[in-house]
Amino acid sequence: MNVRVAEKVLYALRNGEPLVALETAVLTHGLPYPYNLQAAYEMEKAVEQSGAVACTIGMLRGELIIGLSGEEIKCLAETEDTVKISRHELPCAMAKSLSGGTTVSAAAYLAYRYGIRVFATGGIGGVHRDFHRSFDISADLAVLAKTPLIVVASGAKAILDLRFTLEYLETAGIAVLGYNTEYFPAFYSSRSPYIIPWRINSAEEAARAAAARDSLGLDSALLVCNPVPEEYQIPYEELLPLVDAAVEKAAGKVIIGKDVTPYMLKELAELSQGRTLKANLALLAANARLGGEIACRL
Ligand code: PSU
Ligand code: MN
Repeated sequence: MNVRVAEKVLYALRNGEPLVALETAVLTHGLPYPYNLQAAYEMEKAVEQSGAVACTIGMLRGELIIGLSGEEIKCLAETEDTVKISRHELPCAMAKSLSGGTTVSAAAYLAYRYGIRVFATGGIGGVHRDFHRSFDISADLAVLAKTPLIVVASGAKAILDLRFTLEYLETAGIAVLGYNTEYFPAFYSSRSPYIIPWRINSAEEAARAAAARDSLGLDSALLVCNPVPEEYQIPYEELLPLVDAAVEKAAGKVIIGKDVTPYMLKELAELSQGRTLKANLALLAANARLGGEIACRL
């Protein structure tokens, strides 16, 4: 089996150093080049500045790498024919020796499997707005329901139905924690109208909740929602019409399955004249930093 765990990750695991895992579908399918590369480097830097070790997970020519080097991240960001790999697709992508970015579902699963307890991303996948017609619900949710990590994200992606996504999270038993907020963040917007039941005010509190979860033998993720930094946010009322427009545009084309999310993110970047890109970069780095702060307190 072609899996490689990087030396720096093995060393950190052996010595009990704090680690934060990072995904790469945001690199290959969420952001255009060269912003994707910038985002990946900034995330790693933010983790390191908090005192933890960054572990970016992705696949190069069929080799699954737990802890990509800077060179390997660059290679993945620059490769054009990458695939977006969810957990259930890892075997086929490996068998075909493909290069690709791992989604939250794939990277979270791998992080846990290799001994990492904290994972940071931009926004998790969730229930799509038209799910009653498309049946489109991200595999991220099913995986987080049975993977006991701390996941730091700015809520779920704004293109989703946030209310349905929150309901799914509750049903699946994924606790939702607001970091210094009562409101479920809406990715590019620092708040949506939906209230989160649990507010925490420190990284310490997230670490304590994770310890309690583990001592109880509960096996689902804790989702720590960190709102996008205020100066980069696009207010929810401003964002909604843009999402509406992107949904409308997608409806006129045959875009289904795993292609929906990348298409919508691209449309939104255009419709917002790049504002969503700036927000995306800012929140990715902020989430990586908070992930590092939590990992240091576990
Ligand atoms: N957040 C982003 N950009 C992204 C994604 C999340 O800002 O590209 C990716 C994540 O990797 C997430 C995936 O796991 O989109 C979800 O895709 P889908 O809805 O097809 O499950
Ligand atoms: Mn989907």
